[in-house]
Amino acid sequence: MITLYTIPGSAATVPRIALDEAGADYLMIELKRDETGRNVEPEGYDLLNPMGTVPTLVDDDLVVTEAAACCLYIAEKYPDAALMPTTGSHDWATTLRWLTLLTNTAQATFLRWYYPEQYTSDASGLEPVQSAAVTKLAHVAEVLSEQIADGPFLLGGDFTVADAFLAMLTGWGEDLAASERWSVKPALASHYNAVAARPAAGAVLTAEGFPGNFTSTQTP
Ligand SMILES: N[C@@H](CCC(=O)N[C@@H](CS)C(=O)NCC(=O)O)C(=O)O
Repeated sequence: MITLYTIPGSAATVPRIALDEAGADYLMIELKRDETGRNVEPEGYDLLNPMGTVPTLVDDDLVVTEAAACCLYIAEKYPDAALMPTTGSHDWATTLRWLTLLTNTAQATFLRWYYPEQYTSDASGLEPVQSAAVTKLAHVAEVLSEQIADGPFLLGGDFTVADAFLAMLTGWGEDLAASERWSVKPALASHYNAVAARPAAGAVLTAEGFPGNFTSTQTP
């Protein structure tokens, strides 16, 4: 059986959505950190995931880290859930394109904003790291917004793990200053709402502490 190591509201939200969308039977273990951010429970977690981050997915003797990789593994293991388009198709390549942008650019930029101290050794330089991250996040939000077009999902009518990823990031965006939130973009708010309207994905978003949905009163 799969075990998913998580922290509420973290990047583990995405593989959790994928598992629940697939109807998978799995065990979830919450990682505990001390006040310095050191992983303390379960003991030995850093041997499982040498980066010390969440998520980590364990399936028998297989260990998968990195949220996007966990999602792709789940999609492959539970093909009936159709969480990825057919391998090799144009839609598959396009989904990989957006999933990769979401993980290696958008998510990484959010992490610079959340943990600026990890990106400079200059204690007085935290604010510039964060403000550069905000500028980059606005650019990525614009690109993703345009991609959604008619929606409701990134590829149109079919939900994929990339949509779970995007919804999580839109949820993280609520931590930014009001004018910078991703949910002020109508396309991203509608996209989030479409993901949140799915029974499995919506239940996970709520359980992880994300908003139920965004109203349409926001301005672009
Ligand atoms: N690229 C990694 C990033 C994971 C990550 O940074 N997770 C955060 C929580 S959202 C974390 O565990 N941070 C603690 C740390 O960096 O020590 C992934 O997608 O799994």
